[in-house]
Amino acid sequence: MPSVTLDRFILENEHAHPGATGELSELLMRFGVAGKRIARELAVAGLAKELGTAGTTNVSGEQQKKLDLLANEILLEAFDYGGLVSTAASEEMEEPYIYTRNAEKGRYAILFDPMDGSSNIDVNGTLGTIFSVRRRQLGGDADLLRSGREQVAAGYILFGPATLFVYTSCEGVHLFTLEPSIGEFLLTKRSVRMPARGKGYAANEGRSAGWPASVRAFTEWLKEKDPEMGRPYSTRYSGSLVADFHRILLEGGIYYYPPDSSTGKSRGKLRLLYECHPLALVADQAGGRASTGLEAILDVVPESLHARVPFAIGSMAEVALYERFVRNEAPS
Ligand code: FDP
Repeated sequence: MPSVTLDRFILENEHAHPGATGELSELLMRFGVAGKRIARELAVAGLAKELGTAGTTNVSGEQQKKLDLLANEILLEAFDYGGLVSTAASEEMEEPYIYTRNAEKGRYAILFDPMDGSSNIDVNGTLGTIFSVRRRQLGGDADLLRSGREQVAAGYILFGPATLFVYTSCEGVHLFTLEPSIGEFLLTKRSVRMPARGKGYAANEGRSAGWPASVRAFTEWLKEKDPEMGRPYSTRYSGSLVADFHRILLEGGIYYYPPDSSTGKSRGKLRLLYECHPLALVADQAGGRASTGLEAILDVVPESLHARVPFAIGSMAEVALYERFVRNEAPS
């Protein structure tokens, strides 16, 4: 049984950095606490009649589920004391939440997608919380509308058969598993490396009629028979980005959500600040890559808080190929 808890691991890493204030450590540990609370709510949601829609829509016009809102509340509350965070922005809130007592002194701004893959809520499927941490600069939205390279930490909590906490503070990616009987995340894998090449792809191919021809051609290429090159690839798509990304982190491969003209999503579906930047940092730190097809996701600066972006993430080999297709440089 592993015995290094998330808190101990974070604190030991902090001690390796003389001069660290300990605030980032505290902040990451609070994401851990929020993750445990959300996991607990998910475990009993069906019994407590907390499944189903809340009767509201978010800024992107999507129906909010009761658990989207509950997870959002839990995360906001986790940072409501201690003076660490000045601002929290969430996929579920139109405007950022300002912690008024800390607006001037909190050194960090946090961003999150509280319940990713919410179509899985009502069927007991895998879900996730994605988070990103930035330094507060001048305060206000301008601090958030910046490149993904300015994130100081990012990660996700995966609610599956086990609850996992995966994070990076730009020194590798580390994976923890919740041991429910003691209520602690225990270190399961230090310095996770994503395989340079995989065997699977994750995409909602049912929507391919609305994709750019280049992405359709990439998908057809993945399905061609070519045993020497490891083709055909297998499809694995769960409807939860965190779940699909986690598989790819461990086994390699590619997830993509391209522009979709059939549903009017000309910039794709996924939100840059709450989903793409944080997972791109995790991928980058694990030796993988995330791209719009034309540029690295980490380099993209959003025009607005809820901006969407075409997204491909995964192993170096598959993401590089995706980019070649998008640039019309497909292998012959
Ligand atoms: P959801 O809207 O259910 O929260 O973030 C959006 C996301 O899920 C991803 O987790 C998932 O990969 C994707 O959207 C699913 O969208 P489609 O139903 O269009 O495939």
